[in-house]
Amino acid sequence: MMKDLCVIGLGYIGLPTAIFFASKGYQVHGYDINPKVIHSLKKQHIPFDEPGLTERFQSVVQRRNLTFSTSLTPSDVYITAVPTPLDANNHADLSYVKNAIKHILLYLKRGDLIIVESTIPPRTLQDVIAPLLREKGFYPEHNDVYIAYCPERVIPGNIFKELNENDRIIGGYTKEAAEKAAKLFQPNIQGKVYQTTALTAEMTKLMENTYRDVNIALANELALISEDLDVNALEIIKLANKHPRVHIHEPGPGVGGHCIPIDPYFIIEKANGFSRLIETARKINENMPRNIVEKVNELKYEYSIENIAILGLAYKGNVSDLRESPSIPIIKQLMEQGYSIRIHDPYVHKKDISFSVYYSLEESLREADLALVLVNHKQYFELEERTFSVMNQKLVFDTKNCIQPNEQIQLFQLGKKLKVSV
Ligand code: SAJ
Repeated sequence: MMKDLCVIGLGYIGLPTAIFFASKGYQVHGYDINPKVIHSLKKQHIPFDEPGLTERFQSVVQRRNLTFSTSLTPSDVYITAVPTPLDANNHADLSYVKNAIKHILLYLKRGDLIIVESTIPPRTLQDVIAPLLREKGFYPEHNDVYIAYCPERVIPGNIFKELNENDRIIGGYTKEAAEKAAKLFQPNIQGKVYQTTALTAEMTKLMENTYRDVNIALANELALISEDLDVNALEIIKLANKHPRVHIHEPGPGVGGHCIPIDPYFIIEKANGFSRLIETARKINENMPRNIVEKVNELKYEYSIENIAILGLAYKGNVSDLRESPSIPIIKQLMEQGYSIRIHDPYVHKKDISFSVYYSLEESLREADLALVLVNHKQYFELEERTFSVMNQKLVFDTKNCIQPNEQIQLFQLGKKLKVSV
């Protein structure tokens, strides 16, 4: 069995992956190009929150199954989990992936396995990674080294359970490469491993997140149409989802996180104009923050609104992650328009943001004219009536359908007409 492996890129996916394999008895070497990351991990400071992360980290580090270094450690297996951000033209910036491969090439030997986990556009293994190997005399088509694309599917907030339980798609550059990668994963996870080609795996990963983006866009479009028609979108979704083959997603203030708003562009980039639905879905979701700000302005026609309490800054419920959070453009636009803002979020770290955040709901609601709910944190689901008593005016605009109606407040919801006389 391959027992030595090197994980390149120790971020949201790389670090849990390294810990996961280390906990299975592998000798894992963690490498990150950023010395600060290595420095803080050596001091046992973990740069982000994830349930179970700290305990698992400490346990594998104490057992010396996981080590960190600012230089790459030669291994038999290399897993790259480096970022693939969007560039200014909404194309995948593959510079981190290429860099990781170039580092691996310094130590690569015949028979080694390279696993790419970073999300990548279709054909990246064929068109970008294999040529880099060939330049140095390795021919993956002849299996003198093996490359496989094994995308991650874990959801932030539940990473360790999903690393173990989710099925995995393994896309081999050759059949033998898929086989070799499957041998690494299958004995270590409860989920099933499915082997296919690299290109199929690349496209499958992108389609999973694009499926979600398009369906969220559909829910958001339904919300906007319903408000115009004066019918309740939330009730429509509840009832339509009683159909055994219908699963309408939830509308909201936009789509955040580092995957769903990004991955559709990796398809669009390679789609030769065939991705009209995917592009439209992106536009609908990207426009949601503006729609929310417009709705606040609509409320202002009827009520005097100066101070707004924002409930939720993170990109989704029960996480501290701020990446691509729709709350951020909404807050910025509201501030530009002269509203005074107090943000509540029980999860985010103050050091991560430029504006101030309250951990006390009471503090953020005090003297507010409107509470604008942007994230469905579990803390917001069962708020007592008196929570709102400190508000100047008890108006609540809930964009995530999580606030219980009560006598104290006037509740507006995304997907229902605002009922103001504009
Ligand atoms: N959202 C809605 N309505 C919904 C569902 C989500 O507005 O019905 C919003 C959320 O509020 C959030 C965004 O979408 O802003 C994304 O959240 P998410 O929970 O759908 O997904 P992520 O980004 O946390 O993780 C996704 C997952 N992909 C799928 O469920 C298909 C995860 O399994 C992937 O591993 C991850 O992307 C990734 O890394 O690619």
